[in-house]
Amino acid sequence: MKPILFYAPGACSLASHIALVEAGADFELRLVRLAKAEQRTPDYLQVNPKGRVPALVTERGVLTENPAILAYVAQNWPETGLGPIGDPWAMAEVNAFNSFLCSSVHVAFAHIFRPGRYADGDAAARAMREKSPQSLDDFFVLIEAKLEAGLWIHGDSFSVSDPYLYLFSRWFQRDGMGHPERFPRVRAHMERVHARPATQNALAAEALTGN
Ligand SMILES: N[C@@H](CCC(=O)N[C@@H](CS)C(=O)NCC(=O)O)C(=O)O
Repeated sequence: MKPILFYAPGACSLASHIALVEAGADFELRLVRLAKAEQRTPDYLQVNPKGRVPALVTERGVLTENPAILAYVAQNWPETGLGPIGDPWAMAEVNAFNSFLCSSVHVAFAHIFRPGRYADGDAAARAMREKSPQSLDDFFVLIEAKLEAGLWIHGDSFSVSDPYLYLFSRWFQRDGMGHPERFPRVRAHMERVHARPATQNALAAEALTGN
């Protein structure tokens, strides 16, 4: 069977989507409309009981969580060089960066987009929305510094971390997220990833326009 990626347009699943296209994988896309709460339908909960995208259905089972899907893509299509296969230290660095994006950067955005996940009430939502832009700026200071070492997040080789960072750099450009103008390397990195044919292919498949 072909792998099936369950995605929502412009959601964090875009990172796994771009990586699969970069890998040259032969896969199918299935749309999950978050605005229609399709992620909580019984059919989708059978795919991913967490009710989130992405989910990648493979012949060995369902994979969820972007860092896991990205590590799988890098290792399952090693010839495309999307990760430092055979170098445990370098692969751990890729996983460390992706875990940071997942557990810190994504969560700071979620405090803005979906505060109700974390606490009830308007006061709590307001407090999270006020705090998170500062947290995001602090995280992007670290990312900006890391990009001093090369064109891509891990230096000279493009890897699965690059589309993952691209996704969050896109979100960071939205109003009220922090101060993206302070991070020129992040911006240039986003534009480099944006220009790649795989990114353009994935954006077109998700019917997304702009940066
Ligand atoms: N840690 C998960 C996060 C997945 C996640 O939160 N996905 C969001 C879209 S960016 C989602 O499905 N939200 C739907 C909901 O919260 O109901 C990952 O990296 O895959």
